[in-house]
Amino acid sequence: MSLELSDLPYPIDALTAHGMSQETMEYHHDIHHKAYVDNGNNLLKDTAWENKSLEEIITGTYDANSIAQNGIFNNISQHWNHEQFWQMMSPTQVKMPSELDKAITDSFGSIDKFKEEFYNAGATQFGSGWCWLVKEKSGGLKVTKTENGVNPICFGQTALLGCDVWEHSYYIDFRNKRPVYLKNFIDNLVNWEYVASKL
Ligand code: MN3
Repeated sequence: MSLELSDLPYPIDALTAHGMSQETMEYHHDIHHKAYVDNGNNLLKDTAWENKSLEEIITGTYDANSIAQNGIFNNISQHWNHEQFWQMMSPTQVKMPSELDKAITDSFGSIDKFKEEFYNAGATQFGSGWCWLVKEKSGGLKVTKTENGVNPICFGQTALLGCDVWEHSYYIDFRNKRPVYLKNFIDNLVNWEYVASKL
């Protein structure tokens, strides 16, 4: 199995009106994400991981004692993260389905409290990484942040929503203002129906 770069689920300029420009998408999807796919394919070639699923490779190569991780983990995990990320956004405003609204309210007290926690996690992730809304094995929802390419699969959690806080995700549109990018993401870009489908 070789890794493949999926087409975006919407036209490349579709998020422009909501704060994510075509230029950002061209760099982020066509160049950065493609590099993870190409590097991943080169690194997987002729290894025991070559025919495994992305999830198997991610859990099998994650090293809980390493900050740098290894090349296979970094590229395959980032490929998975970005495949999710494109689908987690929508060019049209999506209303939050009631079952997701209830699950979030049960775990955080209110939608606004959840949004604030998610926003704070992304804003305080030092350096490159991601912030997430995850579902624990126990069923409860939680906000987390991870460094570099690490994702919730490494911890046995289900990723419901993730936001890329690597600079390549926001620097063209928001320069150094990561908090503004995060607020725009959570208020204007999330495909809540896709998030709910992961519950
Ligand atoms: Mn990225």
